[in-house]
Amino acid sequence: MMNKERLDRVVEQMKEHELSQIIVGDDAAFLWLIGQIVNPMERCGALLIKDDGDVHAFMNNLFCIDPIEGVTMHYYADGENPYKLIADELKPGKVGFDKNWPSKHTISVLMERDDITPVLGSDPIDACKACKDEAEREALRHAARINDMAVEFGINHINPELDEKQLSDMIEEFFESKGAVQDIQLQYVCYGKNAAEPHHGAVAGEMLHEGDAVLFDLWAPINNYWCDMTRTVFYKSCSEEHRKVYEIVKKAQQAAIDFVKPGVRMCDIDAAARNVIEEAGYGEYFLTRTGHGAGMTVHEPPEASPSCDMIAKPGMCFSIEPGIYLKEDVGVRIEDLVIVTEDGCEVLTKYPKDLQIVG
Ligand SMILES: [Mn+2]
Repeated sequence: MMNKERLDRVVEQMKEHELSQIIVGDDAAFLWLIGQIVNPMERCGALLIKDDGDVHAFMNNLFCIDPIEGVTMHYYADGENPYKLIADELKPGKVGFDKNWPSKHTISVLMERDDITPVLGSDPIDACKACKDEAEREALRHAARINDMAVEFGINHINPELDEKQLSDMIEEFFESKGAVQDIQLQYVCYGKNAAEPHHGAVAGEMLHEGDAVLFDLWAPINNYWCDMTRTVFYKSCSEEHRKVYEIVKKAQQAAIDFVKPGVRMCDIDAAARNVIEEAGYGEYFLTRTGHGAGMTVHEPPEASPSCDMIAKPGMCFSIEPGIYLKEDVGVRIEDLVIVTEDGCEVLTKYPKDLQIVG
């Protein structure tokens, strides 16, 4: 069923972005708009939304999508040309194409018409999806509670006999036992100097040593909404410098959380964390943006980065995850998801952040 309230918001945003027709081809956007997963894989599946609220769906028979109330359905079979069906419904002029729609589909539609101009068309949906309604906030809170449990599970199972991959797999199993559903997933478990690579995953054969940082970056979709959090603890001991680094990251993360409220720019949230790390002399070791949006996808707008001038609004959900990465030595990252409230933000993940030495 088409979610009329969400569709109305999208149409309003289309007018604001001066887009009279957009093509939506993103799995998460389908789910958000029509409440079901289409997953066309390599085939063509799309919604066409017009600024008068008219919606068309283009679906292969194989997807088994029942007619959607309020939507004009166009079904095609393998061997038929779906792009002609789409092109026939377009008005001349600007067409907003989904940034996540494979280019083979976009180009095929363009080849059917020489009177249309392609532009990026994801902003209206991105802007609406960024602000979570109450049902979505509850789903994110639920996922975050499981995320807290997963971090606790991981920390409780730190054991020098387990390599990164083994501990990661145990956490993955734990997540799945709590309802996480995903195809290919890797929970990040990084020992020692591996934590200094912001995107180190979990590698078989990597063992734990005394004094190592143990970084857990754990994430999974639960009932279609993602959780994502990071905690860093130390095994058996923690050097003075590592302790110092930890405290700086913790302070930077809190500074950004304290800064979040409606009306502030996302880049200024990034700066709130970055300033703390720079003032402490570690600016060049903060290698990432401060955060990314999360919802039905784990990385989505808005991002808390120096280049994002989006304004925080109530209902937006994003991560706050500054870090310091000292190559060949240590990495510390602390990450929570927050939702912007009327006067600040709600921190979804609650696992404590005081420095912990385990084992
Ligand atoms: Mn994250």
